[in-house]
Amino acid sequence: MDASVNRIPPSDDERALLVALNTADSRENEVRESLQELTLLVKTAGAIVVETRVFNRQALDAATVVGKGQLETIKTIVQEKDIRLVVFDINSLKPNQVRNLEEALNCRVLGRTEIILDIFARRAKSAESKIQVELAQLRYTLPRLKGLGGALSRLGGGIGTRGPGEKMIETDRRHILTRITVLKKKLDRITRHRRLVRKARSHQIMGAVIGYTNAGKSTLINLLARDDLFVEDRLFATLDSYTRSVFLGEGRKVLLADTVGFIRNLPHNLLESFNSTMEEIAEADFLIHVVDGSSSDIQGCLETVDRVLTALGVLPKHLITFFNKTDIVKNRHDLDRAILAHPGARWGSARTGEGIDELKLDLASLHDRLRGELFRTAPEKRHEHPEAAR
Ligand SMILES: Nc1nc2c(ncn2[C@@H]2O[C@H](COP(=O)(O)OP(=O)(O)OP(=O)(O)O)[C@@H](O)[C@H]2O)c(=O)[nH]1
Ligand SMILES: [Mg+2]
Repeated sequence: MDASVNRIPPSDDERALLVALNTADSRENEVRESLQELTLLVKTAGAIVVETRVFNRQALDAATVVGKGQLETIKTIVQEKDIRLVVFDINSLKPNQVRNLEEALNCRVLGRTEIILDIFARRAKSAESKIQVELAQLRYTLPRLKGLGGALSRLGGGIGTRGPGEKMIETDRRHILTRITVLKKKLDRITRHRRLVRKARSHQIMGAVIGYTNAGKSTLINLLARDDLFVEDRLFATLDSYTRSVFLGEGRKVLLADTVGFIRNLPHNLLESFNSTMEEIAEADFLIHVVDGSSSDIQGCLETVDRVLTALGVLPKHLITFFNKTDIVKNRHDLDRAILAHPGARWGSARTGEGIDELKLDLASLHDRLRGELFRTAPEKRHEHPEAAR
C-alpha cells in the first residue's frame, strides 16, 4: 500500500537531515532525547543520518512547520550536503506541509510516524503483524486523505478508473473503510484464537518480557529458553509475540512471551492495531521489564515504558526489572542509581550470562508463589494440570 503524500520518489542513497523543533511547550532535554531516538529509527529504516538540527520556534508554522529563515538554513544544508530526505521529529506532518516543504527543498520530507510505520511494515512477518501494520497504515492515511486535495494518491492497485479531485478521494475513502472492516474482522478472529490458546494454557504460569526496543528482550528469552528468536541490533526486531517455555528446575515451568519494543511517542493508531499483542501483556501473570543498562538515557527508557504501560491500562501483578547489558556499561553511576531506585531489581547480561542464575532463582520463587495463588483461585484446575500430581 502506498498512500504517501510525497511527490518525490525515494532514492537508493537516502542521505538524511533530521530536524527537531523546540517550541514554547516542549522541554529541551525531551526534544534532544526524542531526536536521538529518531536518529536510531531513521538508521533502522535504512537511511544515512548526515546531520541533525534543533530549531527554536514559538509554535509550528501551519504551512511549512519552520519559519522562513529556518527553511533557508535547511535548504542550504540540503544543497551543500547532498541531502535526499528531511525527517521532522513531529508525529504527523500535514499533507500540505509535506507538499510545501518538498517544493521548497526539492527533496523528500517525512515525519516520525511514517518512519515508524515504514520500519513496522518491513519487519512484519506473521499474518497477524502484517494485518496490524496495514491497519495502522490505513488508520493513519484515512484522516489525511482530505489534505491530499487533487494530488494523486496511489492507494492500492485494485481500483479501476478514478475520477479527479473529491470524487477520487471519496472512492479512496470507501476503499480504505472497506479494507479496514475486512482487516478488523481478520484480526478479531486471530485475537479470539489467541484468547482460546491462552485459556487452554491458563493452568500454566504465563509471563511477558517487555521493555524499550533494543533492550535485549529477545536475547534474554533466547538465553532463558535456549531458543533462537529473531535478535538483531536494530529497533523493532520483534513485531510478533512469540511464546516460549522456560524451565526453572524441579519441574517448574513458566511460559514467556516476547513482545514488541516500546518507544517514545509510539503513534496511537499503532498501539491500537497492536491491541491483541498488548493483551498478552495485560493478561500475563507477571512481567519481566528488560532495561538497557548501557543506555545513556536509562531514566528516559524507564519512563517511556511506564508511560506505555499506563496508556495500555496495565498494572503489572508481579514485575521483575532486569537491567541488561552490564557487560558494556559506560556510566556505572547512572546504572547504580537506577538499580537502587528499583528495589528487588536484578542486573546482568543476556549476552555473557552474568546475573542470569539470580534471575532464574527469582523466577523460580515467583513460580512457586503464583502456583499457590493459581490453585487457591482455581482449585478445579488442579486435576487438569499436568504438573498437579507432582
Ligand atoms: N553487549 C550486550 N549486548 C546485548 C545484550 N543483550 C542483548 N544485546 C544485543 O542488543 C541487541 C538487541 O537485542 P534484542 O534481544 O534483539 O533486543 P529486543 O529488546 O528484543 O529488541 P526489539 O525486539 O527490537 O524491541 C542485539 O544486538 C543483542 O545482541 C547484553 O547483555 N550485552
Ligand atoms: Mg526483540
